[in-house]
Amino acid sequence: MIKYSYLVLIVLSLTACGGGSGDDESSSSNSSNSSSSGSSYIVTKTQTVELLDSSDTVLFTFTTIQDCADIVEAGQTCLVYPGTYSEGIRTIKSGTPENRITFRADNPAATYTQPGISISTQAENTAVIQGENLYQDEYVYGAIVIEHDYITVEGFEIFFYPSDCFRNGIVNFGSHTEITNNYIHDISGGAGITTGGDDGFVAYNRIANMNKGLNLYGNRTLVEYNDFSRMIYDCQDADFMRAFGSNHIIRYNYFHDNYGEELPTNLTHPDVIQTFGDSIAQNISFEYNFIKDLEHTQMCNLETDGTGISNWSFKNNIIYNLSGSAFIWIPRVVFSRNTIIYTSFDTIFLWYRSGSGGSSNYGVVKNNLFIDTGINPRNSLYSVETGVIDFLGDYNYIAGAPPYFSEKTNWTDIEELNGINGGDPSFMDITNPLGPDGIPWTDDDGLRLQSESTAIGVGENGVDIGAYDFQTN
Ligand SMILES: [Ca+2]
Ligand SMILES: [Ca+2]
Repeated sequence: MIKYSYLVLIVLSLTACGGGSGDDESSSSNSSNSSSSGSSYIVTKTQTVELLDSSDTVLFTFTTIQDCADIVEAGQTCLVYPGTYSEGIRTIKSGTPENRITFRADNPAATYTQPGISISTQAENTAVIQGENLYQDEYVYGAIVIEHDYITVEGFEIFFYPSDCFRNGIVNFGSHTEITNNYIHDISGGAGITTGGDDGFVAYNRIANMNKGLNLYGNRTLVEYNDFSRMIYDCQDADFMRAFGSNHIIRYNYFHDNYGEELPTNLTHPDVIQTFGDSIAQNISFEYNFIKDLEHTQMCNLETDGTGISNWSFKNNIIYNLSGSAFIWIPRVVFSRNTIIYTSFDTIFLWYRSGSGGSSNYGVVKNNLFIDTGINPRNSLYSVETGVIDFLGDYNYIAGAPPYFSEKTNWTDIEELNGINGGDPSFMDITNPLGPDGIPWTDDDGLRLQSESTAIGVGENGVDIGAYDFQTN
């Protein structure tokens, strides 16, 4: 079932880039593709797409992905061999719960290996979708457009350099869609993935050098183990993620490496995650994400013009070396067990606000480690503005910069009966959050606590303060 409704309005508003049918190039069967101009890859193989039945028997062979998409049935797979495919692809029909329709690159562009968030990508010998010939109609503009349910898109590299705004890598309107192991990068002014159906799964993708990483709509989508880096100003304001809809879980993603010189201060201030407007964005869970080295970037801006945005939680995230703040203007936002180090250099990190963007009533801030956030004594703390009602803040561990981890003073917003102010929480290595292996969420991570840490077991109900559970090795 096609779920246009809300997403269409959003995508439509972003696609005022002229008309033209995007699928002209891919409509003729078995035409041989010439190599595309502007490609940095040498095409060494003839493009080959096999249509496989559920027993992996080859039914047909094509040279374009769309030719396969035109006839693929539930339970079948379009298997795409390495090569450069200069086309846009659009689904024609749905799979079923038992018999999905799969589009799979034979040699995936992005590979996830456990443990931790570890995505490796290859720059050749995969199926690359690039060039001018994206799918485009009055609603969407993208390399792969999913308009049906129970579709899997796995393993593609998608990129193109030409300067033209509002292109997307993968646009999904279907429900029960799985988008995995793709490497999407260098697309001008658009999003790596825009997904709008229900019950989706977006995982193990790398998205880099984009205007936006992920636009999330619909309901109950699980977004995990994706790697996002370098969101840049290009035609419009940049953001790592924008989230709308309800009951999404966003966990174990790695957001890293934004550079100030690519983000003109007068034009953009990317957020790691943002929501806004008179829309729905409820019950959003953002947990175990690893955020590191983001210049000229805010943690979040959660605003509303109506009543449909509320109930977000930020739990067990690492936030390290982030220049901006987290602005909360919506009700019922929980901030718990996060480790926040070296952020918001000349201001306060976490602001529960009341005013033009809404009122952040019923907020909860507990069991967080706030270390070296802000340059003046009170700035490691969080701020609760006048007008915010029923705010609960306690059990936070707050200290200044290493090596002194000084006590904070002049803070009157909240009186924490059980908070800790000042003192060294004894990290394994505060200078190296990833640890020697360079991978987030592994045993060697530098922001794990040493056994003598004064943050262990002193949070509410005896939990450890900060993102990691202390474990003896
Ligand atoms: Ca933004
Ligand atoms: Ca590590």
